[in-house]
Amino acid sequence: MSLRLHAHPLSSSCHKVLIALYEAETPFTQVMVNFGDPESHAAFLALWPVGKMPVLYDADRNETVAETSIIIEYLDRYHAGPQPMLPADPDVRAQARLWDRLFDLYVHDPMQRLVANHLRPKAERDARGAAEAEGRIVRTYDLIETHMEGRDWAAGNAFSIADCAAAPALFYAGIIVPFGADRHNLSAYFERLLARPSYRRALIEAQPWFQYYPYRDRMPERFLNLKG
Ligand SMILES: N[C@@H](CCC(=O)N[C@@H](CS)C(=O)NCC(=O)O)C(=O)O
Repeated sequence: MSLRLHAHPLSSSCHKVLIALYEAETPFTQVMVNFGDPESHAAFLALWPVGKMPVLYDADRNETVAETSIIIEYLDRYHAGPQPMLPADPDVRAQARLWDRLFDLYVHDPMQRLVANHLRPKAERDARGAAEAEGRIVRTYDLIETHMEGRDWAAGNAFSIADCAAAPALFYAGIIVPFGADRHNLSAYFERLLARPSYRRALIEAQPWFQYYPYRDRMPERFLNLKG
């Protein structure tokens, strides 16, 4: 098998790439990255000094590919499934890339800031930074609510890279900053993402690790009993 994905089953960024791999049914091997294990951490830093997972290694092309959006583009180029994650139509592709960025930068990133802040000792927490991150997420929820009116997927009519980015960002953000009863389009979109077999598979694989998630106490019960 030529592809190795260096990843952790609980990691939201890894879920984004797993969704694309499962959508295309691309064979790959998963290499566990464990930042708690100095040996595993050092091996990962040797592979990718930035230290952010996931990273894809393609043995056939001897290529190391980092950053989730770039990995998904790479998979589309060299290991494409029946339906590309980057839409063929240039205008729809631009929309898919835009929404990939919006989900990564304005939902996923502030969600990670909230988790990192929560992990700090109480005296070292940054209340203003947390309020800003939460405000960013809420404003992006409003944008998604408007955008998803009358649509199934974030860009065009088909599932794309934008939806790969949306699923894990919304999953973990929604636990910390609930969608709210009035954001019907956002909630319905999230339910469609949850029902998508590619994402469900990534979540089922993550289930044994949810006990280590820092906001485990806020996780809805139904996420702990997902079935394929
Ligand atoms: N921009 C990166 C973000 C990846 C990322 O944030 N990965 C997290 C796990 S979800 C990570 O490796 N965190 C480790 C750290 O920050 O030290 C991407 O899209 O690949």
